[in-house]
Amino acid sequence: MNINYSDKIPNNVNLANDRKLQRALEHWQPHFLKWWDEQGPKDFQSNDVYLRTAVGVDAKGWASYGHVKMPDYRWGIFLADQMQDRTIGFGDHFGEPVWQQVPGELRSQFRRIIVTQGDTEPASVEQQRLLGLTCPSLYDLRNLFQVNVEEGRHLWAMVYLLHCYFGRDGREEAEELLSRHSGDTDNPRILGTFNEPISDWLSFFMFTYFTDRDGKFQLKSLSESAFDPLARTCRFMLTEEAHHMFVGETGVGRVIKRCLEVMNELGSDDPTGVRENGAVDLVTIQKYLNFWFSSSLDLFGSEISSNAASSFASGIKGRPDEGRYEDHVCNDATYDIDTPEGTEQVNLRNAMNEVTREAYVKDCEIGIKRWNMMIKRAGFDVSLTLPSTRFHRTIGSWANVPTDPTGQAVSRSEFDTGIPSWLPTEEDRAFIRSLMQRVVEPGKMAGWIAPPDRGINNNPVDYEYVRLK
Ligand code: BYC
Ligand code: FE
Ligand code: FE
Repeated sequence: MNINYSDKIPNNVNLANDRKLQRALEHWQPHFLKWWDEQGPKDFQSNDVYLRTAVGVDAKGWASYGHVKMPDYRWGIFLADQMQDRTIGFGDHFGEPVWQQVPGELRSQFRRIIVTQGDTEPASVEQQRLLGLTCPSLYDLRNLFQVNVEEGRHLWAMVYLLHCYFGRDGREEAEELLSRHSGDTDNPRILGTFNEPISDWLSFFMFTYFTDRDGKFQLKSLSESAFDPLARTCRFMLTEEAHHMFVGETGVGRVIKRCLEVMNELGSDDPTGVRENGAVDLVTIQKYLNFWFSSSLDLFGSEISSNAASSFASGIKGRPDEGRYEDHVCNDATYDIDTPEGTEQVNLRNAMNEVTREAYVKDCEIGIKRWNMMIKRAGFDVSLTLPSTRFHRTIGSWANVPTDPTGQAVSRSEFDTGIPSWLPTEEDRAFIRSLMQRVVEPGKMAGWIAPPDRGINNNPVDYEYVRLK
């Protein structure tokens, strides 16, 4: 179904025919805009930004690009098309028709998961609020804002579900999504990573590479849901997610590229030399990578989880790409979990968080391989690596277990001594901060990052992606 842009809230769910829902959403809209104004990107709200907007929900739906002011962005409600005769793909209800309503007995579980998903979206916008002030180029500034408005839209996507299917409770939850804030001591965001500051662009690129990729895998799991409106909502969100991870992968890649240029000029990989020449050395890049990867691993929940088992059994949340598995019921299967006490064999249903995490780790490897290829081609015999999934965890079996990045157990004091060479130190952060100088002349790049290979939507790199006047 095509998207209706003549309504106050763009949508492809025939909102005009549901007056009650339309009123609820129109009541929430000014609260969202107030939140955007107070917690969204600082400055630039009256500048024209070259943004893409969905015009349809199929592959060609991204055709529309144009300069708009962010507060005028047409945030809307877009669901992927309904699949005829779709049946439940996993769990106890395998093979039954999917649900168009939430079954009463699953209401609170569904609500909790939709709220948790919804909470991450505005959280990320809050985390990234100040980055525009230190953008390395107009191209990057535009990408930041594109990510921000789409995370805003993802919030709309979850609020639609809350308003439409959860009555008064849902409306209250929708308000609370705007009142918790990232890093707030009294009222923080729900999941750990979304309370971590993102105060520099290296963190932003790591976040969009690693944390938005958690989004990809969680959305894939929810796209399998027996509750069809949730599945369709998440399927469409995935098309937006791809761009966020592109920003992360190419962003980190360009930081590495610039580092390699400097290393070549110096004829050495000496980190001090790289830094003195205004680029980010590979040692520091590795530390930032360690931090954001390990934090994002926590987002999958505990390795052994009765929540995960019950979500799978009842049809709430499947595995990413559930269709690729043979057994969709998983009643008798077991799974080996690596714990500090040794390998533990558990019921597969209880291991679903770990199954999803492992798929995620594999996906993370792809970019690392590409980056290492760049390093190798530049003639240097060093490489970046993903740390062990045991390293620096705060959730699950390995939470607070001291290991080094290879996953080798170490004593608490060895851990404390090792940390400055494994994770960004205050000094590393200060150095990265010192590089964060705003560059906004079209086509110009900050000295610590290489230009992108190409511009957006066939425009040149020096296109005026954000009009500053
Ligand atoms: N931090 O059995 P457990 C995205 C809680 S990213 C704090 O281990 P479960 C995006 C858990 O809530 C995708 N708390 O885990 C990316 C539970 O609390 P309660 C976000 C945590 O329930 C970038 C307790 O620990 N989407 O979209 O199986 C930019 C024990 O739970 C954490 C989703 O997460 C943590 N890291 O799974 C913008 C999907 N981990 O209930 C956006 C929805 C666990 O005992 N969420 N806990 O108070 C879920 O499916 C599940 O809630 C989780 C946890 C996978 C997160
Ligand atoms: Fe999102
Ligand atoms: Fe995202």
